[in-house]
Amino acid sequence: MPEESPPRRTPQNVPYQDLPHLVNADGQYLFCRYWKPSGTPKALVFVSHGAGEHCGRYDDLAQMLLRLDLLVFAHDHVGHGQSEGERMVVSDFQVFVRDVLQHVDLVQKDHPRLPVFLLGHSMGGAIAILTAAERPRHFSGMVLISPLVVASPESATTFKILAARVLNLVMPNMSLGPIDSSVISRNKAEVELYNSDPLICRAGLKVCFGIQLLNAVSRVERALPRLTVPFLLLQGSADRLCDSRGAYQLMGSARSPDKTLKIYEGAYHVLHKELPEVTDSVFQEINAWVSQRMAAAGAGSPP
Ligand code: ZYH
Repeated sequence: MPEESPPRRTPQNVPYQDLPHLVNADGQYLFCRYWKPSGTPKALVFVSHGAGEHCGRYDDLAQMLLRLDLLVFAHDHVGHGQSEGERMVVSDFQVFVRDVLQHVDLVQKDHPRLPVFLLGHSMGGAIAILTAAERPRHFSGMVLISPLVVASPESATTFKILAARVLNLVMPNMSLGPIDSSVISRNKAEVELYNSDPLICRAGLKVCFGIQLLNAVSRVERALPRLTVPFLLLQGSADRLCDSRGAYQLMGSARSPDKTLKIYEGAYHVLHKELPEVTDSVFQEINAWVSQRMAAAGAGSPP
């Protein structure tokens, strides 16, 4: 009799058989989450989390979308949260995009006629943009919260980029230093929660991952003129990680006829976990925008 292989376990040592998961094209196990409405869903939305974090941090946003009768689904990207893969390492940024498309296809098999939306934050926003660009007309809309579109001039000077490319050849695992979470949100309670979340990887960005983020930035830049999906773009004016000039570039270069930008004056990067006046508005804007686009896409009405 062939010997049985031991069950695959999450980095936190939980067997995947006890958790919702999928196996990606490289054979890696990805932890999945589903927020399902009690009745028939009117639309689908995939939530794409950012670098270092995990999809459990989108529970509040997912609950809000669930109340609109959307089926919300997500996974932890490779190298993140409860998914397999070396922490914050990816062989190629396209792996993230490919895995999202696999998950979308999987959920759409059960709901073939429902409109599909994407929601992404920071690096997750770059993943959403590249996913939408790969499938023109497939997605009914996309919500972007401070997406990674340009390399902020502060963190990516020409010299630093060149140094990173050289370092990547000799020391790809060298750390570029952790990000300071206090410049990410003005909400102290949210910074505390971030600092104590055991599923978050707070180690510094590795050189090889920084290179993948730079590759993503240049791929996004090239994809923008092909982008036609309707989108809502939310951006803080004082974001020091994903500069607001990225938002203006997105507005200027995307071909989407239906595009909306809302700037939050003085707000930092994580708008969905910012001061209550910002975060409340972010939730309201997303709620109203998705409701309208769902109605436009004929969500929930008989075919
Ligand atoms: O996706 C990102 C992220 C992380 C690091 C990055 N570095 C770049 O872009 C990044 C994006 C640049 C660097 C220069 C070259 C081009 C790429 N995320 C998700 C965000 C950062 N995190 C921040 C911490 N979080 C969760 C979300 C937080 N912090 C405080 C309170 C609540 N959440």
